[in-house]
Amino acid sequence: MERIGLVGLPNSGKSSLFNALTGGNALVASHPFSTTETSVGVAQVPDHRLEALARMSASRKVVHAGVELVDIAGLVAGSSTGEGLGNRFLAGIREADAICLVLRAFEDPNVAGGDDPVDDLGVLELELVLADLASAESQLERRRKAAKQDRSLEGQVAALEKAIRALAAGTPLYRAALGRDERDELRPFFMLTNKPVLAVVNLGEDAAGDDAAAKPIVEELGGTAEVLGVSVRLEAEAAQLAPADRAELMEGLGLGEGALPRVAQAAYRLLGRRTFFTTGDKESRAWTFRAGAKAPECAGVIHSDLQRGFIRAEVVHWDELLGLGSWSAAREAGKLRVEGKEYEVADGDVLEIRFNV
Ligand SMILES: Nc1nc2c(ncn2[C@@H]2O[C@H](COP(=O)(O)OP(=O)(O)OP(=O)(O)O)[C@@H](O)[C@H]2O)c(=O)[nH]1
Ligand SMILES: [Mg+2]
Repeated sequence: MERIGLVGLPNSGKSSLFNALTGGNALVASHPFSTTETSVGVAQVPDHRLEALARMSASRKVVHAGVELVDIAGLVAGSSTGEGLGNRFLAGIREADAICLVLRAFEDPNVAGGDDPVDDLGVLELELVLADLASAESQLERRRKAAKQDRSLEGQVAALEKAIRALAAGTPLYRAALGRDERDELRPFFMLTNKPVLAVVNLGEDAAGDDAAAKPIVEELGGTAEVLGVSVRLEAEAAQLAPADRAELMEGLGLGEGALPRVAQAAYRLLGRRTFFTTGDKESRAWTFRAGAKAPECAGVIHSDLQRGFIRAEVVHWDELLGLGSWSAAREAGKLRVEGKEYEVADGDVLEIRFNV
């Protein structure tokens, strides 16, 4: 399963964010480097389409899609050469498929660390860039030699050289002007900054819901990464409450549903995930598939028997189904499409699989 790694300075609130999103209980403490081992958890991804389908079907159970998060040890200036927890954070990031930068903007005299998220970003990017530069340079000569034997590797060498130029100028690869092909060529090198990124600015309680507070980071990363402002401690505490109390607190603070659902949704999108639905009185459920997957593969996400014995799928897009009011109404209106093994499932499709094993 693909994962998003939480990357940030010590005391930026990574473990707090991890716990709030996954319901986990990673250690949260005001001393730096509280996290030494990575924890993995699954965050639910709220989806208004699923909720609407569940209401339509009067489903007794609703199951959201999930996205896997990894809480990684904090990173400090010099980590790329072994300071702090050194290689531990590097290994954690290498194993992640995408990165969520956690940047601290909250002020708290009891929690060591600064409150300027732009400073955090600078430190983080420098360490990631230095680690990538060292690994890229160490591989360049060998790749050049190999390309002399095998000309099909020339594109890889050219991409590596271009990456090195960007990194040497201090630019993380996610900010560099690289084409999709060049990014693909760099894949075998497992660069840290060649992964998709998202940024969470951890706002103080007094700045919760204030969009302007995350603006300096939007200015830095705009166009490259989605940036979300979240008052992590406040929302983490609210997440502990019963749903009704939580809603009342958040409404009282003018925060609506809060920013956590948006973080989970952004993480899900960042991994390029797609969703299809099943719906009925027993259960409405969101299922995750990869873009481009055909109907049998999607059936296999539900159960391997459904893939093995796949006959056909009945399909209707979620909004069309809602408009019609029920699965049987859609059938009567002739709106259920019958699709075979070659059908590429679309994000938002509602499926019913016919199978025989
Ligand atoms: N005031 C305030 N404190 C926060 C906020 N978010 C986290 N903290 C506090 O900051 C401290 C560090 O939080 P953690 O979640 O442990 O930070 P971390 O990034 O996981 O830190 P390391 O594991 O040491 O790298 C804890 O005392 C938290 O309660 C916030 O939004 N406001
Ligand atoms: Mg931690």
